[in-house]
Amino acid sequence: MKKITLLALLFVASIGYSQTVIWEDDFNDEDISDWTLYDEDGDANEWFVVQIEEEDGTPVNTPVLRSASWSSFSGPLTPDNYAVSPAIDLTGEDGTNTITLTWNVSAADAAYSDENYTVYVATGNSVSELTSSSISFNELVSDNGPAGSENFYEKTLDLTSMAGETVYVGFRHHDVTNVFTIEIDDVSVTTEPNASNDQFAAHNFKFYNTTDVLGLSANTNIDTIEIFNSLGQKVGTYELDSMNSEINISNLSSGLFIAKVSIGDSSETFKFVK
Ligand SMILES: [Ca+2]
Ligand SMILES: [Ca+2]
Ligand SMILES: [Ca+2]
Repeated sequence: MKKITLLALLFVASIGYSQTVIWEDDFNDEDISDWTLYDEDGDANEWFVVQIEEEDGTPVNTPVLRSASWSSFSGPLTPDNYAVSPAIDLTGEDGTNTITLTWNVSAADAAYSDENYTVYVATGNSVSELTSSSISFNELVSDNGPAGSENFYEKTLDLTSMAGETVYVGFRHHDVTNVFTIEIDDVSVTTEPNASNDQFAAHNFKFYNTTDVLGLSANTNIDTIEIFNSLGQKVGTYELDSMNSEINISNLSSGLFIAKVSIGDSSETFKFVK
């Protein structure tokens, strides 16, 4: 028994709920040749990458994506500028994970931050496909609070409905004139288990196994566990109704097994090797 306890400490495992990054761009390579730019207002000013600097040349943060509604060369601009990401592959997603688009936004001059922008997520990268997308988000940068080149706001958009598709994220700077600049940074698309899995995570379920025992614990009663072999054949069903259980698996041949554990209305699967 002492030996099993030691093994339990060595092999105890919990199911991971970490975020997975599908795609990201922090613009720090200062290369947006993989993005598609559209200058719909036709003034030859587009989104570009800039390293913001203090007056003495000290860099402020990291390179960012910028579009201007005022420039020291031209004065007031009336942008309708698009920056569209490369293809983002969500074809491996089936909707069981939550998919989230995250970006940081600011306006370099805190006194001039009424910059209007829209984010579109579409299955094509043309202007018409972007603007007809069912997923979009619009705001003034100033809606978030004080701006400034050191004061970015993190924004998110739920893309779970795009599971199974290849998508493009478009940032449009438009319907604004004579303000200053808008900056975007740290664009990412991530996935994580959805809310029902989070609900399962709250049970703090853990397992371990030796060649003879599969040990299970949670902070609430574990209802049932089903064990399947690597061919998908069910090799055991156990009604537990207990927070801590040790199942005798000495009769199972060695190999990989998949177990489905149910707690209340939620369930999760995990793998173990004996
Ligand atoms: Ca950056
Ligand atoms: Ca890049
Ligand atoms: Ca333009």
